Amino acid sequence: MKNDHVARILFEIADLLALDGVAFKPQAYRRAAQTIESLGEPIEDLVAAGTHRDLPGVGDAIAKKIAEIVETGRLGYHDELKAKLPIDLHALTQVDGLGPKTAKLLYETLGVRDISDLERAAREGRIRDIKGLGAKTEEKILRGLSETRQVEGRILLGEALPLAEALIERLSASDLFARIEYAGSLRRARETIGDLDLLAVATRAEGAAQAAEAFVSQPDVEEVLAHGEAKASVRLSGGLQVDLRIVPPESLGAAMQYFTGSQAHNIALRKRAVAEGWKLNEYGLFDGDRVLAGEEEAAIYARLGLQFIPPELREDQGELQAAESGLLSRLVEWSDIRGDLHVHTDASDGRAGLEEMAAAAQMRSLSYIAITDHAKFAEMIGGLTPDALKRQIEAIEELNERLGGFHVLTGIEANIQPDGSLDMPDELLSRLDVVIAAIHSHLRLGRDEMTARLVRAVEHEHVDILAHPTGRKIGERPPVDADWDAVFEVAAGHETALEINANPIRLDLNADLVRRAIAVGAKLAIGTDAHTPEHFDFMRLGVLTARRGWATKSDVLNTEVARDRYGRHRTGPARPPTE
Ligand code: DGT
Ligand code: CA
Ligand code: CA
Repeated sequence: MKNDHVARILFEIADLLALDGVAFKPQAYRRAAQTIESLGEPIEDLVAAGTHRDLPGVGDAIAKKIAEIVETGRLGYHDELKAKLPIDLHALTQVDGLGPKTAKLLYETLGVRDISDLERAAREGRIRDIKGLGAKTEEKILRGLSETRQVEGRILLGEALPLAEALIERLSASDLFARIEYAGSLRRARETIGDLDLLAVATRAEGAAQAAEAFVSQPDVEEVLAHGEAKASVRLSGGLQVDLRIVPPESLGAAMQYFTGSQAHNIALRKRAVAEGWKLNEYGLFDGDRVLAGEEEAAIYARLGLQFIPPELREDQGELQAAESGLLSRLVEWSDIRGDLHVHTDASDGRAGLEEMAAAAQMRSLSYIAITDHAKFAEMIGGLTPDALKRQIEAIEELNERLGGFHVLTGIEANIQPDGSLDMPDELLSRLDVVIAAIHSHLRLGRDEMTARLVRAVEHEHVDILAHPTGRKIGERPPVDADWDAVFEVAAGHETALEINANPIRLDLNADLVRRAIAVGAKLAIGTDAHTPEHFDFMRLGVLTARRGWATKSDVLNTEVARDRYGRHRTGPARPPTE
């Protein structure tokens, strides 16, 4: 985690220099910070080998500073700059709507040094009176603060899931554990995770203490928060807290149920048990002393007269009523997904070529992808020119001839302009199999204007998918403001699918909006927005989000065979077309 620390200091230097009116230098620091932030290996290894000097954007002066941070944890130059402006610039500028200039102004006028100062000032209405800021800024800061607070101390689902799986795999390698499972918000697939809840069964009945001991002595445990006979809690070096409980096999199902939550779901479920004169807790479902269920989680739901409720639905949002009436449908599953309709290549801002992306998708058992690069129109930079797009279409046709049992659809990610029109001529759009439309700028239009803009885009005869509809980035950027139910209804009427963008920081639509889209009959398209081959793995996060939004297989466009622009089936070997 040193990389983050180094990057953070360099970013802060960039901001501090920019505030001082220094030219060029801020850009250099920012570039170096970005390089280190996205580095795949520990910066201290590079410094040790001296190779950090070869990193893009890192010149001699910055290289020396990086070494100083790695060796001492701080940087004299940074401290000097900070002495002039002693505020937590990094934390403050994480708040949406608050840039370095405003942060400086707030320090000079109100003495705001950190987030809690900022919160107090905004709450007390002191920001609106500052010249150059006003009530709108104050409101924006308050909104940004609640957004930031929501994810403070939590990590993204897309980060937690691989971490938990690696942890479980490592622990399972010892012969101390017969079973290890994750529960809690991770099992419910919430978009952010507070802490990890693990449940385990020890191999031997008397082996719990030894298993707990193995858990707390893992190499990446930074701090042991609690350590008992059958229970332990640690903080990993990345900051994530992990709780482990070791339970006897006969109550594993009950513990899974209890510790998966949510608390609201558990309370509603316990009420049902109590209504029968029974008792439900983490040890089992009991009628007096008689055990009705406990070893198997599913048996608890069955015994309570309910269909099995998938963890993703356990939020007390009507799932108990549905399960009681037998109305819970099978939710969409990862294995139902046949294709990915949102993929970039190095022709725009992706990192890999067409063939490499196709091969990576094929390796992941997909039978088709749509290439949807940005095009170079209007404001989009780094996109394809019309000529480059034509060449890409030809390259895709040629590739399809060679690919056995896999199909690449042609496509584009068009930009929705403020008035709702697309930045691309219809003539070009009509030649493509898949047209994705998305907003990338002017995110702060008023609600009515934004709604009209999105409605016009989903009405467009060539648009197949509205990508990352709300534009939110978890903990970074709030969703745009629109009348979503109105947008979804028009989308349903025009057979335009709404994307669940599977990128871990987006998950956009979120689960709540997914459910509302389905309610009005709109289709969903789960797209990874892959910019590298590895990004295809995000698909699973999109599927989990779809499930949290109660989506079934038939709600999701890319569970179907691929269709080209004439509606002809194009598919791989998974299930050939029957016509
Ligand atoms: P998180 O960690 O904030 O992302 O959310 P959860 O849902 O994982 O919450 P956590 O870790 O505090 O507890 C895990 C589950 O255990 C929770 O969803 C329900 C259950 N649980 C924990 N404490 C209580 C409690 O005091 N009462 C009840 N009914 N359930 C609890
Ligand atoms: Ca938890
Ligand atoms: Ca917990």
